[in-house]
Amino acid sequence: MRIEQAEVIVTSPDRNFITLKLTTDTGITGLGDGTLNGREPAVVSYLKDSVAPLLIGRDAHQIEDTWQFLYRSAYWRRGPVTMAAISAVDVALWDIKAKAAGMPLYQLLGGASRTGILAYGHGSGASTEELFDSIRMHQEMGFQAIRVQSGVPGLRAIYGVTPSKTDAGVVTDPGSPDADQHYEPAQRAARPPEEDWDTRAYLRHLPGVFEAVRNEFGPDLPLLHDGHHRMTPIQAAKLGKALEPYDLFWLEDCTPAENQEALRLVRQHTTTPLAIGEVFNSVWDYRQLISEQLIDYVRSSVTHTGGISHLRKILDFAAQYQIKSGIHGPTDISPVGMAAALHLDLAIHNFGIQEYMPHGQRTNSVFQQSYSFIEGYLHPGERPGLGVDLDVDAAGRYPYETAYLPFNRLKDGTVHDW
Ligand code: KDG
Ligand code: MG
Repeated sequence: MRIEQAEVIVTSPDRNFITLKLTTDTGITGLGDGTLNGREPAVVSYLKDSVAPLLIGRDAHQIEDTWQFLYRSAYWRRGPVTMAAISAVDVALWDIKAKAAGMPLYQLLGGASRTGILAYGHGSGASTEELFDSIRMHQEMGFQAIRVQSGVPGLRAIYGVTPSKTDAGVVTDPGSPDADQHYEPAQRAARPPEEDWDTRAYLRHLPGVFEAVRNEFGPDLPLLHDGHHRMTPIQAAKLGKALEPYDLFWLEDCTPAENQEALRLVRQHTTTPLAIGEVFNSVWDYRQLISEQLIDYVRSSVTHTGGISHLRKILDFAAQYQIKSGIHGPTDISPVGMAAALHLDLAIHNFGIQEYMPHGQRTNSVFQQSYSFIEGYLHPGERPGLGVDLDVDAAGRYPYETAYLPFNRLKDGTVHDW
């Protein structure tokens, strides 16, 4: 079975998505997600100019060999653009192989290890009242685990927090039909939107927020929090310790973790579980974190970590140290990338939890999915392959739009860690 055609499809229904579609000489097609939030054109060029021509004529069944060829023959290894492009190829080839076998992809990964995939949703609010409303709304949607992000008094706009409905001048996601329910990480704008930040104010405020949430929602609900890389190691240690009474499922990205040994200091001071890795793209980024047991959950996505083949290797390495998966799943992972994550989640033994931000209606009209979300649990479905189809005509109705993630500055104007 040879690859005959490799097309890169760019579409922006509610946000930008990059999809690779491979067609074989048997007529079987496969889809892969290469979306890199805010840097999509770089992956499009890498795929179109440097990868697609090399795929034509290759045996579609040779997934591992194709992966190694794309990784090693380029000479330039790793990096988000390269690894997103390799991921798109890898996932498209797994889709093809599973369709050829007539099986849902998880069967080729070892079969189901569980009946459903526990997902967490994004609760957030500028005020405690709005946060409670958002948590209740997510519970009504079925979520049984909730990420909690809160506004901080004195700070105008904070990433990951849906702006207050009364806060004029802050754009949520102007195009989305679901704008009331979800914030969108990237914003359609000519330049990255600027937010403000003050770590001391955040550290003072957050423990009280978790105390209020625990008092309101009880001890059972798994609660998560994302620090978005903004703390120094000693600040992260302090926060982890302060949050211990509220029994977090995890504290995510507490420091910019490319400094892997920094996590030793955080670990010495707190038993709050740590999750890291959504900006990582290879097993090398985790070498010390996993072998020294400095984290509890691996946050990488299938889309940014070289696909199912490479993320599986990271998770198998993590399993030897009782470290579990927490695969990245915000809206900038397309339905194709989400389906790939779900097949992996279902098959691996060391599954932890799956992030799930449902896509908007326009996105769902472009990507028809077979995965389901029932009473807090996701399932990839039983269709052969990934179980996702792309309507190329619908995709064509939504051309690429420039969009950026926001960034933040301290009061004195210093650009701060993301
Ligand atoms: O593209 C970046 C966002 O998807 C990311 O910042 C969202 O932190 C995030 C998360 O945990 O989903
Ligand atoms: Mg995150």
